[in-house]
Amino acid sequence: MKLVKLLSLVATTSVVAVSMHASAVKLSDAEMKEATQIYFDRCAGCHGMLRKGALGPNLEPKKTTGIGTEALKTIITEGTPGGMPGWGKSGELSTAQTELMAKYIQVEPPMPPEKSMEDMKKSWKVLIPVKDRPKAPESKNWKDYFAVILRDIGKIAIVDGKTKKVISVVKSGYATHITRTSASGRYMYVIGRDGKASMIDLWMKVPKNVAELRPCNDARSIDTSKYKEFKDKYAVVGCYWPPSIVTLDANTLEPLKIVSTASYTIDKNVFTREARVAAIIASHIKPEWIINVKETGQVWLYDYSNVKNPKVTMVEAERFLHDGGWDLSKRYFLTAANARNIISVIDTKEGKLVANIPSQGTKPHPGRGANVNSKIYGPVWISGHIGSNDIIAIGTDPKGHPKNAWKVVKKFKLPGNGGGNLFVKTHPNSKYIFADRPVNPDRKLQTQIYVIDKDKLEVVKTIPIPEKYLKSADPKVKARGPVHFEFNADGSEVWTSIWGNKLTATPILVFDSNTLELKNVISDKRLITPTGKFNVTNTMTDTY
Ligand code: DHE
Repeated sequence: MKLVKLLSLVATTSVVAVSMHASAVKLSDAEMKEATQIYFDRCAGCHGMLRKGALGPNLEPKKTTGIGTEALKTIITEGTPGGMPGWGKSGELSTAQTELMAKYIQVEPPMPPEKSMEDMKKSWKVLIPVKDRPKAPESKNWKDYFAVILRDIGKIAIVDGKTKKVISVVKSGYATHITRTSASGRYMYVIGRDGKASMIDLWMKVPKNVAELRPCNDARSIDTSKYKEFKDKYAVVGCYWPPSIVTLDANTLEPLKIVSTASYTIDKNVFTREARVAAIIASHIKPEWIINVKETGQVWLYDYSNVKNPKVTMVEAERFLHDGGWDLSKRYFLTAANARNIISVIDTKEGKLVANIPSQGTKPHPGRGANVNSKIYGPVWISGHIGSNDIIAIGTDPKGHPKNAWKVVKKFKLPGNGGGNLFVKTHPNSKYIFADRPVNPDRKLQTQIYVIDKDKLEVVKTIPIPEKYLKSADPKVKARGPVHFEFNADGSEVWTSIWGNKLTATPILVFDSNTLELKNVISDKRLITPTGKFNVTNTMTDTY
């Protein structure tokens, strides 16, 4: 069956199907165990642990049994133009596994386990006590270090931004997602998809993990307290499951407070247990974390000044909140409710929603976005889209440029069809914004870097990645191409990872951020599936 026809079937299948197929699918315990792990690793993020849908559609049995195993298997194998990877085509799932998953999503999802403070504390380890850590930095370049996520092997590489040397590789959680720094930049905090938090001391000659804790079973975000006397005091983990916010001691990762985010959806006032914590950002002007709750559509302004009795303002924004970042002034938080093609704007000074802006594309996915002080429009914030090739600029200066504020002032397209952009990034000292496209199905489009001129706000150049950097030990499972950008501390270089597979190390390419010349290729056999990269200076100052 043609994929397009299939997708319309997926979109329209109703409850009627249940009686027809419900009893047809039976899985053994071993199959359930394997499928539950694969679903957690590859599917839960987009479709939800309870399969109610978010970035990806609802996959509850009342829907999937009407589509049937063969049709589901095709989608899992091929992927979709809307941004779902072709897990079979890319070689990440075997034919047998795609069949298993097509069956698994037709049976009721197992209820994932909860986690008490007592459970949490069993996973808490202080690997190097504070008193035994360096009293001063043991390297002069530490503020230009990069933490590089080695996604499929659950590790972090620490790369010296000056020497380009990998100076340490440390274990982290499974399928590590992001890293954030302490306010001082000394510690790099890491969160794995498996909910494991760890912290790396960058002052050590060879940076090492100094503490770890698994506050959740599934997570994507971590940050720290950045306001005045609270700097370097607390860390916070946002959990996908159990749906919760966990405040930790920033020096030891001791868990201090758990708050559930399970609540009511802002549109239909329906209770949802699945209320996953997506992006978290730390205020510089208040003792607050700004916390996205995906399924309810609330942005929580979480005052951590009294850890045991936190004050929370629940701002109604839009459902299925995902990633986002600061505007240039670091007062406004712009965040994508990507399943509804909305960018919500939160005024963190006044503590309220300023606007829900239609993104004019399909599935906005900004990462933290990119900030430009445009000669034409004034301060703007840039986002791309997963489901279309639209890049947008939103005016963010209600005082100086009121007629541009909180609207799309410029929309332009990446060349070629389809979306697939995941991240944009810039730096005040670069003339350009850089965009990737790792989930576009067209290999040529997927393996290019898109260079956007800040003044013109349009793509002025594409940089194809030479095949020699896209190698793989298995020709069927090729490297996906460049993903995610990060600048060095002074903004003179832009780094991007070649997102490979577990079989072969792939490099990090370093370009001059203004001449666009390829300056370095950081190749190291330990760089397996490099994805996100976080420079200490740019991460601690929220420069993007
Ligand atoms: Fe991410 C950021 C969730 C898939 C790499 N990702 C985020 C954030 C969230 C999120 C909520 C914002 C965190 C913050 O700012 O506090 N990501 C999810 C998913 O639910 C999703 C769609 C599926 C999943 O199961 O995880 C998903 N993400 C991916 C990937 O497939 C990526 C490309 C590769 C990987 O590592 O898995 C990926 N996500 C990233 C990166 C960031 C990120 C590199 C941080 C961007 C930044 O510059 O801050």
